[in-house]
Amino acid sequence: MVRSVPATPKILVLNGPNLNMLGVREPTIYGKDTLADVEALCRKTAKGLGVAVDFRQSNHEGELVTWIQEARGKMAGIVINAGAYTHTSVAILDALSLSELPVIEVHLSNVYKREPFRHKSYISPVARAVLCGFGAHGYALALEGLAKMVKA
Ligand code: DHK
Repeated sequence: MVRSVPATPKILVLNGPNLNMLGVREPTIYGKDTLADVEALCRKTAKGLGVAVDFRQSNHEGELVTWIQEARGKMAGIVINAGAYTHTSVAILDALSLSELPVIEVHLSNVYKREPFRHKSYISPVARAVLCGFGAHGYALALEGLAKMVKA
């Protein structure tokens, strides 16, 4: 009898503008971890959870939109730190909606302790959960929560 091996669920981890500068960018706000450190943490966490990650960063709104569209039907879910686009982008909100995937919104900093313009998120209405203020560890927590959702 041929048994099919269940495919490992794949999670898209998306990072928006300026997150390529982590480590040197305002470390008192965003921490000392570089984006490569965050990626390594995500890969290690995903391995322990039995999921795979596709980890990406772009400074371009349209590229993020395209990647979200491409995730539809292929990925099991999305963890997104859209950076400043969180507070401005209807296009990213629309792409996340059409993806029909579970979305976890992450921010390194506690945006509610910061400027009022950072208190508004266009992503939260379509997110299953929102994490902020845990620094890089927030990505690990997001993956843990999402893995539980996609395996349920
Ligand atoms: C990252 C950014 O780049 C900011 O524009 C957001 C978010 C907050 C973060 O905390 O990870 O306002």
